[in-house]
Amino acid sequence: MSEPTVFTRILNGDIPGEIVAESERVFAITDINPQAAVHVLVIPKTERYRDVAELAAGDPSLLAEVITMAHDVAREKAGGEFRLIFNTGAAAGQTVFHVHAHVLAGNLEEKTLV
Ligand code: DGP
Repeated sequence: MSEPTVFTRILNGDIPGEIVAESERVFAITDINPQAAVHVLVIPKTERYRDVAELAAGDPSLLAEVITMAHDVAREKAGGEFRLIFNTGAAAGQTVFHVHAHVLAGNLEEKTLV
C-alpha cells in the first residue's frame, strides 16, 4: 500500500486541517495557501482517482457530487458564484495526485488561478 495522501491524512485527523463540509463520499477543506477570499478544496474521500479525467471516466456521479459540494460551499461562504479549477497533470500545476477541485470565490481577480 502507498502512503495516504495529504488530504486523506487531514480527513482522518492525522494532520491538522479545516474541514468545512462533509458528506458520505466527499469532503471540503480550506486551502493552506489561499488565492482568493474563499479558497476551498473539494475532494472525494476515495483516493482511487488521481485527477478529474480519471474521475469523470470512472465515477461521473461522484464528480457531480464534488461539483454540488463546491456550489454549496460557495453559497455558504460567498454569493453562490464560484470558479472551479482542476489542475490535471504535473505540467498543469497539479501537486497532489488525489483528485480535488479548487473552489475560488469572493474577491476574485479575473486572472486568479491556482
Ligand atoms: P494542486 O496544485 O492543484 O495539486 O493543489 C494542491 C493544493 O493543496 C494546493 O493549493 C495547496 C493544498 N495543500 C497542500 N498541502 C496541504 C495541507 O497540508 N493542508 C491544506 N489545507 N492544503 C494543502
